Amino acid sequence: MPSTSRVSLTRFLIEQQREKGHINGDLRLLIEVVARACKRISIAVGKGALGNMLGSAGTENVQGEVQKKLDVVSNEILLEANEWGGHLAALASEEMDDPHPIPHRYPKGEYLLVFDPLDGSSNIDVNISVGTIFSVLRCPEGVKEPGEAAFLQPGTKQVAAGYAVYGSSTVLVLTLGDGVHTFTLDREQGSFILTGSNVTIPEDTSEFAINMSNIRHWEAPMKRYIDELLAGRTGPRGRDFNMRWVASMVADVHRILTRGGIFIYPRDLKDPSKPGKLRLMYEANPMAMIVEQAGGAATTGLERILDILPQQLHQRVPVFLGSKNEVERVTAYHRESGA
Ligand code: P6P
Repeated sequence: MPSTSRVSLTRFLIEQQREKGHINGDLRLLIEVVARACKRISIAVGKGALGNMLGSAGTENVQGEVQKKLDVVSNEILLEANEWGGHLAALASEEMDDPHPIPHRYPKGEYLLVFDPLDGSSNIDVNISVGTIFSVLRCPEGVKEPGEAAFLQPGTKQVAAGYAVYGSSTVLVLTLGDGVHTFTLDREQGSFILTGSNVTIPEDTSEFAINMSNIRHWEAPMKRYIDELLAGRTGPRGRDFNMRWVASMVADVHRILTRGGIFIYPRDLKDPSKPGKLRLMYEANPMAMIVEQAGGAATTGLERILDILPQQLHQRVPVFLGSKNEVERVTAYHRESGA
């Protein structure tokens, strides 16, 4: 691609600020800082066994999940990158029980950043794609020392959302509320280069993503929907469907953003105390904003994910997202059943 047609992330953000007024200087700095942190994470992930970063850190996070060494390192990279810039009022992460305040020696800004520093990390040791997911909110007016309550805003309040997928290439996917744009990391130059503008998800699909091993724990409308897909052309859907499950949300969502599909992690009765596995603030909400901005849909099976008023920083929700017509169908099944 001739260099004149290459638009870097920096140039894209400056043009969004200058021509569309979508962002201000602080938000532009925030996105650039997060992107730089994702580059560092990409390098660490890419070293694999040579980086002495594989395997467990020997600790557990607030979710009670064993942390991988790269979970901890990725979290530290994002904290260190974002503390000093003066663009944030506080940060929160899947890997930390409570929000991380900006040290008093640094100025505070108007934004809150919440992230999953390395989603899908159980796949690291087997060299399957993982990623970083992030969501940006405004700090409520007048809140000088934002705690958990400051983060508990519905997904509709997000001013930006994105993820980086560390796969065969490293791709940053970003929405500022005006479409979804993708940037591929040029490893020689160390720059993210615009490789997709206003990406859209096909409204229909014949590909679904779900962990089928949980089938015996699903509620009736979930079983009905999947049974119809498995019946293929012999059943009510009249066509065959394909299944994919990477067990790395970023990888599954990126495939759906690229060619359509539906991603499902439903509430299941395996642990009735949990309304789902995925976390609202730093998995479901940012992915829901991206998917909706790309013309898709994202629900809990009963309600729009972005409308949920969070009760806790690490709360979990059921997730149905992707091609609009499939999400609407499975959501209708749940609503009809009164699940
Ligand atoms: P399961 C990764 O741990 C994650 O949070 C998502 O990235 C992924 O979609 C899901 O969990 C996989 O869950 O139960 O299939 O291992």
